[in-house]
Amino acid sequence: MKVIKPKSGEIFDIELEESLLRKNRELAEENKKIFNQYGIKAIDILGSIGSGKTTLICQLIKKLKKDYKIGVIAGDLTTEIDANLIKKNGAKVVQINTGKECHLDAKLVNEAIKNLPLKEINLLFIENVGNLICPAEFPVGAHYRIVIFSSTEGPYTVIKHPHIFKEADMVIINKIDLAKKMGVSLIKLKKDIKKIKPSIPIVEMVAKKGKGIEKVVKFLKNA
Ligand SMILES: Nc1nc2c(ncn2[C@@H]2O[C@H](COP(=O)(O)OP(=O)(O)O)[C@@H](O)[C@H]2O)c(=O)[nH]1
Ligand SMILES: [Mg+2]
Repeated sequence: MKVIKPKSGEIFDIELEESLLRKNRELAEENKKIFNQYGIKAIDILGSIGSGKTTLICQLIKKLKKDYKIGVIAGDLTTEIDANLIKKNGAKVVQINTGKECHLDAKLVNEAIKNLPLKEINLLFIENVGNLICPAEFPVGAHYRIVIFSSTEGPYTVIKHPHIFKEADMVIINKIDLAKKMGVSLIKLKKDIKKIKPSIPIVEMVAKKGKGIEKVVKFLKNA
């Protein structure tokens, strides 16, 4: 089948895009410096809308709030639903509404940091905007990236989004309670992930019930 792909030089604003990405990387390094200065471990959580990011963060807060002072930056296009949910679990939360932007960037996260009591936090979760494509190229300064997707997204999530999996430090396959109903093979999904990044830890999860959460807790404690 004929496949149309962009040729080099075809996209007129390629220089603009490169300088944007460069500037974002510089700002991400600045954010990381701030995190390090305050002794904060920062975790960027990426996944599609409905994959379970907020559920995961709420479960992690429950498990970790005894040992850590937790903050959350909640990214969303327009709503404050997630931030309000997370607040109920007792973490310090800042909401970023990106409007039309399909990812967080280092500048927005820098603004959010200014609104967090950094001295009172030593573990920060950043819930990125629900998307497996745009956030891949925009580091925000976090020390680790966790990618979460669910079995309900179908059998091709991994092979269709190789970039985001390449950038991940841990992958969570969520909603495994629905895998059979969806006709999705967990073995195949894990093979797809390992093909992209052989060394990556993979966790099978039912975030709603807290199943698999201990593995993430252990990862974060050792991180
Ligand atoms: N069946 C099932 N539902 C889940 C699971 N984890 C989360 N959900 C539900 O999926 C929906 C979306 O979850 P949410 O955490 O808001 O996703 P987000 O958009 O990535 O933040 C909610 O209704 C959750 O209760 C799971 O493991 N199994
Ligand atoms: Mg959410």
